[in-house]
Formats: sequence, C-alpha cells, structure tokens
Amino acid sequence: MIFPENFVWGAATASYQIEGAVKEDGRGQSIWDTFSHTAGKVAGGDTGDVACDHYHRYHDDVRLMRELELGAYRFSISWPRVQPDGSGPVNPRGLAFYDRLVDELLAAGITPYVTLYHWDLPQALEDAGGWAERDTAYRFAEYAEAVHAALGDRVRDWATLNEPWVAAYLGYGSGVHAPGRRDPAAALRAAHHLLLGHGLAARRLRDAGAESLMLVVNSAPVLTPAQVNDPSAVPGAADAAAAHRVDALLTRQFLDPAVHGTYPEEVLEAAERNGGAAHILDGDLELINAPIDLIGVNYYNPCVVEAGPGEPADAAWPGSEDVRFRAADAPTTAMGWPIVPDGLSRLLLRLSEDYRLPLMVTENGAAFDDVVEDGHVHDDDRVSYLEGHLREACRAVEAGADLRGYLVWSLLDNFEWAEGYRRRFGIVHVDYATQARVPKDSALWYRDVIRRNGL
Ligand code: PNW
Repeated sequence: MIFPENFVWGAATASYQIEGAVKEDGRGQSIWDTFSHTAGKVAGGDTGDVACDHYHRYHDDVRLMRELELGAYRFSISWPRVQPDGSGPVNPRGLAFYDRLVDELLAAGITPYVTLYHWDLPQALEDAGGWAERDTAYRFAEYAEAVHAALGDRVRDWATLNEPWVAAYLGYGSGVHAPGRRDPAAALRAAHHLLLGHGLAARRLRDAGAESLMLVVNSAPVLTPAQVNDPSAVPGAADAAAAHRVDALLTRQFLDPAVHGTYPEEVLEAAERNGGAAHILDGDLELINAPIDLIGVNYYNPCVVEAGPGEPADAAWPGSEDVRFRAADAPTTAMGWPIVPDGLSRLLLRLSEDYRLPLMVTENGAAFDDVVEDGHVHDDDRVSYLEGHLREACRAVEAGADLRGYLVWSLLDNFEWAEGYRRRFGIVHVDYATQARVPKDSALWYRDVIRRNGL
C-alpha cells in the first residue's frame, strides 16, 4: 500500500500538553493553568507546569524528529506566551521561542504546521466571558495576525483552531475541559464565536500572504450499533434520524459554515431550545465562510448512537435530546475508546464528497498502557492501531479521497488534558521524572513507513 507522491508524514503536539515553563519569559496564565490547578479537575492532580519540558528541550526534540525522519511537525502556539492577557502588544520573549523552534525545524528539513489555538485561552479573556462572548473572536484574529507577522516569512502551513467541538462542548457544556463551565447556551455561543474567530483569522492570514490555511476538526462517522461491524447495515428510521442529528452537532455544525457558509437546521433548532440564536448576527456566516485550502481531520473513533425517546440532551451535546449514546462493540484503547479503523476511510470519503476539499489527517493515534523493558517499549498494540488506520487511509485515497498527509498523535507522551499523564499517546516514551525520551517500537515502525511511503 503506497501513498501518493509528496504525501506528508509527521507527528503532532500541542503547547500546553508538552511545553511546561508556564511562568517563563513573560507567559501569562491560560484557562488550562487555572483548571489543572483546581482540585478535582484533572486525574492525579496533574498540571502542565513542567509537562515534557519541551520549552527547554526543543533542540533535542527536533533532533529526535529528524532521527525518526519526520517530514512535518504540527505544533500549537500558546496564546498567553504571545499576549499574556490575550490582547494588546505582543510579548517578544514569548514569540522568540517559536522563532527558534521554527528555525530548528527548517534546519532539520521538517515542515512546520502551526496551529494557532489548541485550547489554551488566556485567562484574562475567560474572565471577560471567554468564547461565550463575541469579543474573543476579534481578539483571536488580532493574535493570529501577530503570530503570522512573526513567523509568516518561514511558515507556510497554518491551522486556525484545533477541534472547536471539544473547545466549546467539553469546555462550556460538560465542563470536563477548561474553563469547566456547564451551560448549554454558553457552549452553543462558544461554538459560534470559535467559528467566527476562525473566519476572521483566516481572512487576516490570507491577506497577509499565508499560503495554506486549514481548520482542524475532530470528526467521526456517527453510526448505529449495527453499522459498527457491518458498514452495509441499514438502520431503522428512528436510529438513522438520531445519527443524522448527532452528525449535525459534531461535523456539519463546523464544516458547513466554514466551507459552505450555512448552518445545519439542527444547530439552529438546538440554539432555539438553549437560550436562542441572537448571537448569530447577519453577515456572520459570510465571515465564517473564508476560503480554506484544506480540512484537517482528527480521527480516533466513531460515535455510536441510537434513538432514545425521552433521553435528555447529553451535557457535551446540546441539541441531542432523544438520543442514546452507546459504546461500540469493538476492542478499546486505554482511554476506553473503541478501535474501528474503517471509521477513518468512511469518514475521509464522506468528507471528500460533502466538502470537496483536500484533506489531511492532522491527528490519529492511541493511548495504551506502555511499559519500558530494558530500554525498549514493545507497543505492538499501537503499531497495529496505526497500521490498521493507515491501511484505511490508503483505501480512502484509492477510492478517490484527496488526502495530502498523515500526522500521528502524538510525538511524545504528554499531558492528556483531564486524564493527566496517566494516558500515553506518544510514539516516544517520556519518563517524567528524568525527562528521558525513548522511541517506542511504534516510532521505529513509523520511520520505516515514512521511508517506504506506505505499508
Ligand atoms: C484531541 N473527546 O482531543 C486533541 O486534539 C489532543 O490534544 C488530544 O491529546 C487527543 O485528541 C487525544 O485525546 C480530544 O472526548 C479529547 O471526544 C477528547 C475528545 C476528543 C478529542
């Protein structure tokens, strides 16, 4: 199974999950600092204070990437390093870190993919209402422009937001992520303002000469239980309707406005049931519908639902009344997430058909309970997860999807949000006591995949 010529191979990380150095060089506080330092929010009381200490070890980490022969590295910028309070003049010492990182990557022959927002909102902006307030979208566009002004001479590939569904619904709906609010109306407003921020930032970046722009979404096929193991299974009408509605909330809510300039009806109805749609102003959809070059797709597992008459909406899914969320009948990772590799091919083909844009898998990977033995990590389970998903990515390409690249999540074991350090997604093991990095078997396997440009 060989991928197209010039297929991009790489790995991804995010600022708060790896950098540490939270008080250095004038960095301000983010909502994840506040959240992780609030008792009971993160497993084990873990915080990102030190994380992988990547802020100090980036030089060695880039060397490691080169040894693994990565062609691309997707990382995110910490907004509070650049603007400690989320607005106003930039902090040159914070930006200088990314300047050094980009130079190291380019010197190593690795293409930088910059994500502007991977969830670490400056706390000062949250204190003013966060993403539930419209003003945050304008602040984001200014910040995006400032980062582009500093790095745009060397970085050509830009992503505005990472997974606005997670930022809005886990942050403001279920409260499992920072800022930990539980308010369905705020979650819906946050989703809209994130999209508005995306559109405003994409326009500013384009005007400033950015070559390639993408929006990164977490997406998945929404399946009924029978469809998980049998793609040709035909669900009953009520189950199909439940799946269709959840698909509107997960995928169409974000990609329809960004790519087509429209909202699915289900989202407007959900807003009507949760505080109204007055936050969606005339002209917003035109602003959100800024041209993008690529859709970034983060895929981990399908979403499985069936009709559940009388069920209240799930806190993470405002608008999901009368739906029952189900566990898939499939083996799981250490996160408890089902392993369904062909969900990826189904997803890529569907997105290609509905949105007609080039795609990139910007995250895919798995947490397992790795053990270090004599300096090695024999993570056969991760190798087989990645192999299964790459096979499906290749099948999607053969069936016509315009897939440009694949980035594994993640380069390093890191701070897995509400799960803390106990969940390890890296292809490189991190011993947090010593900060020693050990490439797992999956990293060496992945290097061979990159060399062969396929399986
Ligand atoms: C993504 N969910 O997060 C993120 O982009 C990464 O930062 C993260 O480490 C990775 O996936 C693994 O979790 C998600 O509960 C977190 O649906 C939670 C969910 C989805 C994605």
